[in-house]
Amino acid sequence: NKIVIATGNKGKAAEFKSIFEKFGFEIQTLLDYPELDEIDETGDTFAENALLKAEGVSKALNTIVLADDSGLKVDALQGQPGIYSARFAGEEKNDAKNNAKLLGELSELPFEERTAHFHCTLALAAPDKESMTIEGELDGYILGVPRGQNGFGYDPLFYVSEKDKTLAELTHEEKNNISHRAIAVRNLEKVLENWINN
Ligand code: ITT
Ligand code: NA
Repeated sequence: NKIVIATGNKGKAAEFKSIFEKFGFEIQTLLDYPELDEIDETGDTFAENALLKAEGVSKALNTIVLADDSGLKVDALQGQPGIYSARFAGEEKNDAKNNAKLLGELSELPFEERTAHFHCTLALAAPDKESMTIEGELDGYILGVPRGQNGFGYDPLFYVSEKDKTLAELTHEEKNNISHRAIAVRNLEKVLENWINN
């Protein structure tokens, strides 16, 4: 059983590998296909962008593909950066600059007004099949100072009350149990077999 994950993000790729290992899938990502052109994420929603990636790579490789479009929704910023999370601070994808920009925009706000949500939409596509999408979300708070070395992206700023830690202070295993991505994959599990066989 092979699944290609349509991501070039090393952090996402590592998480998908450990999440799917349990199910006995062989996982490849776009890091294994450097010759493929990057797909323009021209959609207005997580679902549109996830479908663009899944269907584009499925056509190119003629195989089953799973794509992840994810991001951080900050309530005080009316849901931004949202689908623009990877490039919040500019055209290049830069986690450190994105985190600095987020801290700047929230600098005046007290803790209880810094609520945020990590969102993940997964899209599945296969040749001659109708695509599907499924979601997962994790609630938290944006801290004023980064904490922790693990994970990627906004993880050092994202505080999870239940753990009293940021996502970057959790082990990879702990993050992969509770994250928006893990929740979406658990939701996917419930429908995956049915989708593959129909
Ligand atoms: P691909 O499109 O190749 O998958 P990408 O990084 O461009 O990689 P997205 O367009 O979905 O992916 O942007 C997601 C961004 O949201 C990501 O770059 C991070 O900034 C943030 N993000 C998503 N999931 C995250 C997580 O688990 N921890 C921290 N930040 C996350
Ligand atoms: Na995106």
